[in-house]
Amino acid sequence: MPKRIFLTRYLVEQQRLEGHIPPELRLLLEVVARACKRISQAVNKGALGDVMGSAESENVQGEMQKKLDIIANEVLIEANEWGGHLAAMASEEMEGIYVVPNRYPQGEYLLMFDPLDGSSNIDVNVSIGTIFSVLVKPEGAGVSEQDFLQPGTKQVAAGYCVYGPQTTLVLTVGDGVAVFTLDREQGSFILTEEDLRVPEDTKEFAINMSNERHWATPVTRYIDECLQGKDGVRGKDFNMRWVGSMVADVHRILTRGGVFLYPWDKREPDKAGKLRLMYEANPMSWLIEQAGGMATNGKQRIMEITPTKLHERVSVFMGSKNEVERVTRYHSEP
Ligand code: AHM
Ligand code: MG
Repeated sequence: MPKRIFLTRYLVEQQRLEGHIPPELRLLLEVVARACKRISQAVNKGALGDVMGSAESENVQGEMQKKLDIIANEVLIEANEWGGHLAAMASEEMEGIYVVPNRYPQGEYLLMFDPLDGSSNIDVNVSIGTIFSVLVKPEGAGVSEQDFLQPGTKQVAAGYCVYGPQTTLVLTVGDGVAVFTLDREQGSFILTEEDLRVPEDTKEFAINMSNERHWATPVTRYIDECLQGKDGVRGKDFNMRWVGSMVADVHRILTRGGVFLYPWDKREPDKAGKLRLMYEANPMSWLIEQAGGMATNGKQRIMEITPTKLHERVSVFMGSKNEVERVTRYHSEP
């Protein structure tokens, strides 16, 4: 029987053999994984637990919160606040940063997360997930929102957990992308794939087509050309897949290639896009890049954007390199 590599062992080896991560970061990632297991349990209960439906409240983005959005947020905070590895956390579901309370020791890391991505899919039993990103707090006393405003290139760990037919944790600490599947009987994440690669070419795209009339010209051009298939300039037929949970759409792309687009559109012209830079786009961009793919906002590499606020939004084009290169090029052509 092939030997089973547990998440703990993978992380210990990243720390010991590869020297990629300090012990505190290893422990922090283990706690995040443990929180994801608890969220996975809550998700699995569905209508049998008190986890479905709306929480009748709004988050800072003006979006209605689901009960599971709030549960997942609380699980992540409770699990991470006491370990001594973190200085503060930030979440899609909280307006400001959450500073680790004085009663616990403060560590040097900053953790950001979208506790439950794909909220609109919760009640219909479609894959959802948790996305997270870890930064190092800049030197200096105390911790403030300003400390979080670092470009994605500064991430020291990033990943997501997708709650689908399987619960899968996908992680990078800058040494490629590793995939762990939750063994429910054992309660452990087991390494099931290492060094994931995104094919450079693809025939699959993911976009919310219902927004077509609101897109900018380069996006319309790119998608029109895909839709023309064999008869058009692309000379091949494309397929479309859209789950509506970024975490599931990006997971498919990491697994078999494709391109994910959530562009700026005219519905909210003052916002750079729908998705959030710091806890959605940045961690996903790093994973995609680590797997040999590419991620831009149409003009520049997402990970090089210096954020100006915690909940900053961004246009997103990510996945198979040649497709992202193409749609990015269209943004600079007249
Ligand atoms: P959420 O974090 O509130 O769930 O919102 C993000 C989600 C993404 O997972 C998904 O790609 C997108 O919103 C879908 O939005 P829409 O259905 O409005 O196009
Ligand atoms: Mg989200």
